[in-house]
Amino acid sequence: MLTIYSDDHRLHHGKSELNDGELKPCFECPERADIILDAVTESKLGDVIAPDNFGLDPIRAVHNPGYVAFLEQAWNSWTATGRHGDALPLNWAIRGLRQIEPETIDGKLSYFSFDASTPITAGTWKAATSAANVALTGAANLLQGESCAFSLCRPPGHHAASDYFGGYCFLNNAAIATQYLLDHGATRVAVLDVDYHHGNGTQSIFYERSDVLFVSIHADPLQEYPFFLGHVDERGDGAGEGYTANFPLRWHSSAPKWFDALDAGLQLIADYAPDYVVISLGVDTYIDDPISQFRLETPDYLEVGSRIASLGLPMLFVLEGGYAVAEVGRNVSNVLVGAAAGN
Ligand code: OKP
Ligand code: ZN
Repeated sequence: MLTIYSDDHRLHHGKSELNDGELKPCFECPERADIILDAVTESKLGDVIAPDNFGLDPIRAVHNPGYVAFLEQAWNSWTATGRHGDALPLNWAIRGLRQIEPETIDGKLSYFSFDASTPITAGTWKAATSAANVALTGAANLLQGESCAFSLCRPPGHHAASDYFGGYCFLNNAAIATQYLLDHGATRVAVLDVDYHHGNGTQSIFYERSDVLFVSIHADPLQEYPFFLGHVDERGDGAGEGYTANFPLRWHSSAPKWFDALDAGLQLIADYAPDYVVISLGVDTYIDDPISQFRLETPDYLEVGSRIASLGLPMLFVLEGGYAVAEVGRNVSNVLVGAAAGN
């Protein structure tokens, strides 16, 4: 299995986020990617290569051009107002408020986001575009016949929608890779999101389309972030009706319950018969994850990989969450080892 990685991820390094009512160091930190790269190398999974640069067109194929321009400019606009710390929004246009793009950077941060856990730093744009290139390089290798690739993306992507950031995500790496596959010969692509949190961004990007089947297993939005998407009755709209499937599970759900949902999701994907499957790979389903409430254990991740591989389809794994830093490397590499063995 090919791994795609770039050191550019280090350029995104938020200082702190609000958690449990206190400012804490960001959970989504550069150490995560370093530790995952070490584990992948130790597992002898195969070559680790640098990404190619695909430019902004494949990013704009998924994201609103105004949003992309905002992200590119955000840090400069923020520092031009005399601030030095991370750029963060403070309020949002919820019920009864109007969606009119403000002129000032503070207003634009609010307009283009949905939470305050996602700081923009000096290197965020460079890191986010590099992560998109990491995902695109994985997709390009699949198109050339590679059966399995791992895009070690950081920052993650699945909470980012066409025109908003949040949940540590700016550009939706998995969606960008998926669109690239479709634009270069694929007819159907399935996205399987196994991160603990619902992939609201990916769901919304493909919600009205039948060329992408989006399947997500995640904590019940009645209990867990992102709270406002990921219910079981969200099944797609218009031409996309029936091409979104959500498996919300209650906090503290057991590993067997989680695997039952995985099997049901895999059956939907098998029935759909896609050309490729893109996996939004979060391992924050881990029992000791600091911000999550599922109960998978390290050996379970081998099984996650082998069950996904049993589809017998070309697979692109795209890194999302996983915040138990000491174990995140082994948990991710176990998925990949399990997939490579079953492949
Ligand atoms: C990103 B990904 C915890 C606050 C959580 C955002 C979580 C983003 C998760 N108290 N804030 O899906 O792993
Ligand atoms: Zn997550």
